This record gives sequence, C-alpha cells and structure tokens, in this order.
Amino acid sequence: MSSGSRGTWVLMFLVIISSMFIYNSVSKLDPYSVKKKRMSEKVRKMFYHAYDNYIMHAFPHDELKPLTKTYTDSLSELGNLKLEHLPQEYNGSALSLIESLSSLVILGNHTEFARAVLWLSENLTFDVDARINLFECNIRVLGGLVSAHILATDSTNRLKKGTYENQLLDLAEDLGQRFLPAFDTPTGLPYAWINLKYGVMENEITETSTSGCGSLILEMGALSRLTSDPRFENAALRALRKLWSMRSSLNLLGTTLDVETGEWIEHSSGIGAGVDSFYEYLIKGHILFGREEFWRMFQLAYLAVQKHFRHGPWYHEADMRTGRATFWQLTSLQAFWPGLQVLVGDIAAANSSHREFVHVWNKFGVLPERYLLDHQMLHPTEKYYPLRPELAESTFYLYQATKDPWYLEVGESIVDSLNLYTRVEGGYASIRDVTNMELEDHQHSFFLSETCKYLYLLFNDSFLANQNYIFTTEGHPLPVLSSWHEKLPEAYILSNFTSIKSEEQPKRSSAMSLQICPDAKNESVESACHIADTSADHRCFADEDCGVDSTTCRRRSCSMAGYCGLWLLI
Ligand code: DMJ
Repeated sequence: MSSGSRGTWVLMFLVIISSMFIYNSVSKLDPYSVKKKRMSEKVRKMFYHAYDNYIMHAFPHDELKPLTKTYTDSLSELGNLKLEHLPQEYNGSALSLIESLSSLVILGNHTEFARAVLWLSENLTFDVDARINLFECNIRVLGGLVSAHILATDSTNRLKKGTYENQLLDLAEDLGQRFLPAFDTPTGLPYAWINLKYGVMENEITETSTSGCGSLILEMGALSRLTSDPRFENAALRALRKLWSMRSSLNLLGTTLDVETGEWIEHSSGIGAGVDSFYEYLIKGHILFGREEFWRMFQLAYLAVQKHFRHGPWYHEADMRTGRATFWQLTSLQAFWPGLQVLVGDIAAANSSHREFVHVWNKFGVLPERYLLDHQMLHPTEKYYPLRPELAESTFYLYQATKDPWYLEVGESIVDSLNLYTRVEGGYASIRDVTNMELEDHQHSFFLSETCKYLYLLFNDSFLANQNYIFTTEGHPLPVLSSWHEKLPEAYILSNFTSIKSEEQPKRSSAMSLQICPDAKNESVESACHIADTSADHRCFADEDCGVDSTTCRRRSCSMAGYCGLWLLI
C-alpha cells in the first residue's frame, strides 16, 4: 500500500470512529431538547404576559379582566354562587398574585417571588367582611400560601437570608383559623360559605359539594404539620371520614349534600364538577401523609369509578345508589383524570382517555365545558372554555411517565390554541362560546397557577429534578417529606385497577415512569418509602431487581422489555 492510500485509510478510520463517538453522545442527549427549550420559552412569555397585565391593571384585586384591562374581586364570587352584595370594605386579596407564587419559583424568578412575598407580608389581611367559598379559598389562597412558605424556607435559599420570617405561614394560619367555624356542624361537614370576619352567617345555605368536603386535607393537613396545631388537619379529616361514611353500597358518592343533616341532595355523580378533587385528594393525601386509610378509601373509590362510570375511554355520570347511567357527558374538568391515573400507574387507561380529550380539543380548538356524548353535540349553554388547565395537566403527567414525544406535540397544540384564540393585548381571556370563539372578560387565577405551570413543566421539568413533590388540585407543589408520614407505608402490590384479570399470566404493558423513581445514586431525595431499583439505569431481569416508587409507595416491577416501572397488569 502506498503511503498516500494508507493515509486515506487512516483518515476514513478516524472519520468513522469520531462519527460513532458523535452519534453516541448525541443519541444520549434528549432528541427533543431544542423543541423543549423553544416551547418552554414560549410558555414563560405567556405566563409573563398574563402576570404583568394582572399586576399592571388589576393588582391588588383578585383577577384581571383582560379585555377592559380592569379587575374583578372574584374570591367572594367563586363557586358559581353569587354574593347578594359585595361589602364595601372588601377590596380583593391579591388572589392572582398568591396563585402566581409557586409559578414564579418554578420559572426561577426569585426576585419577583421575593417582591411578592414582601408585599403580601406587609399588606394582606383576612380580617375583611367577605363571604368566601371555603373550597375555593382553601385550594387557591391557603394552598398558595402554604406552598410558597415551604418554597421560601427549603434548603435552596431562594430568599435572601433574614428577609423572610414566616409571614406567609402566619397569614395561612390566620386564614385556617377563620375556616374553622365552618366545620362546626352536627356532621362535621363544613359549610360551603363563610364570612372571613364574622364566621358562618345567619341562614347560610347548608348545601355543599363532595369536593367542598373532601378536598381540604392537603392544605389543612400541611398547615397543621407546619404550625403544630392539629385543629386544621383534624377538621379536614373528620369531614372526609364523614363523607366517606356516606358512600353507597357501590362505593359511590353523590355530588351535593346537606352539611346539617348529612343527607345527599344530588345522587348523580361522575369524575367532574363537584367531585373531581375528592378522588385526587385521597391518593395525594396518601402520598403526602402516608396514611393507609386514604389508600384504602382511594382503592375502593377508584375501582367503583372504573366499574360504574367508565365506558371505554369515556366517563359518564351515574346514580350512586343504583350505578345506573344518568348523564352521558364529557366535561372539561374530567380531563384531570388521566393525570391522576398516572400517579397510580394505570397508564394504559390514562392514555386512552387522554386521546379522546385531545380529539375533542382538536375538534373545537379548545375544550368545551360540556359535550353531550349521547347526542355528539355541545351542551346548549355550557359552550365556554375558561382557560382551564386539566388537559395540559394530564399531558404533563403522561409525558413524565412515558417520555412519548406525542405528548409534547399535544402540549404545543394547546399552547398554539391558547395564543391564537385567547391572547389579547391585556392578557388571556376566557372563551364564552367555542363555536365562534367569542371572548369573555376574565383571566382566571388558575391560568397562572396551573395552565401555564403544567405547560411549562411539560417542556422544562428542571424544577422537579431530584425532588419529590405532589401538586395540589390548584397546582401548588408540596414536598413529600418522610417527617410528615405517620408511618412507613407498606410497599403496595401491583393491582389491576382497570379491568378484571382473566388470563393466568397477566401481560405487562404501558409505560415506565423513570421520573417518579429517582436516580439510585441520589440519596438526598426525600421519600418515606423509596427503595431504589438495583440498577441506576432501571434495567432489570426480574421483579426483585426493582424497588419501591418514591411517590406512590407502590412496588415497581420488571417489564417484558426489561425496565423497572409502575406497570399496569392487563
Ligand atoms: C381549579 O381551580 C382547580 O383545578 C380545581 O380543582 C378545578 N377547577 C379549576 C380549574 O379548572
């Protein structure tokens, strides 16, 4: 061989080796990182467009009216029940700012977070003559304050030393105390409405919802843990237990009830309005506090839903006494359910429902509030889309669990629709009618606390790296701390939630959730039950190679493809 051709061979050899090296390192990178970066920046800008307009035109009132660039003091109107008169004294409680606190942290804007904390510390008071909805105030205000307090005091030093002296916790404690008179009923079930200054008003209505009684435990439980005052958690627990005792023999609950008599008013229910977060708080309450009791309730409740409400990928409503179908409707709020299913590892069912919601989203451009499945048409009056987060939330959970890039596509189309139909100069406006995209002058605070947050986390989950958070129903993160767990929960045996097992050898399908079981090497991650997989790359030969999921405390198992995960047995 001549020296020239030898040189060519050596060069080719080097090119092949280096391209193999480049290929290897590139293939180890996330192939979607460019798209994720672009999209997370887009969502960041969306958040600030909504937030800055709120600050400019509505702060310190509750919510922004983006079309007229004015404000609404909505806290006392939430819950769809109107206040007869708004007391003069009530001037809003900076609701949208409170809702934005944890989003600012997730976006890494610690300066604005510090400014907001300072303003709230100096100005916020709950000693106002305002009749507020307990459930809404709990998830939005109490949850926002408690979560932000934890984010302000964890080990990350987001706030400059010495600038924070638990003011948010003091505010939360004050608010929690103002909630307590609502629970003073013969049943322990709380009134839906309470006046922050004067307590339960004379002749107050006694009707409330299942969510109103059963979705308080995360915020009030966390408040008790932080203040060492057990009254908040006890009140929420008593109400939840009473509610659970009212279930039917089918383990179903209704939608509305009377807090004085403990009798059901509306016996029909589903997984949407008035009930949704009851289910959510059973599983999340179990995750946060490690209570076996919540897990037992959740299992029975979840199985009853899958048995009586599920129809293929859809969920209809049914009478709690008979299980007979009542309304065949898809509602926008139901879209959170696939996200909840990811938490328990029922990923195949989550994926199939999520696809249907996406289909409806694509059909209308956004998700209408109510769609009549039996008539394949929109509900005549509930044609609105108030910037709800539920589909984005489920998309985020499913992407976390599966890393299937299809969910990134879904997220992108949600972002595009929001910008196309709802973005106006003064913020983001709700849609009054999805058939003509007529706008309504309202930017709900959950757009800041949830919709933007879940979309951002879908594309940039760095906030979650090596952390172990659950999100309240309003999207406020709470860390899962071993010190909050009453006892170490047992590792749960995988169960087939969705369908009854018929085969002797169940097949393992669906996706793994690497994200949920943190890296084996990371000892600092807080969990009451986490047992790392034997191998850091989560590969396995048998179930014994897999550990215990840090968030749900369920045992992971080895898939056919040789990965540990929360697998669904079908
Ligand atoms: C939010 O306030 C919460 O997600 C609640 O659980 C349901 N409704 C809204 C968002 O749609």
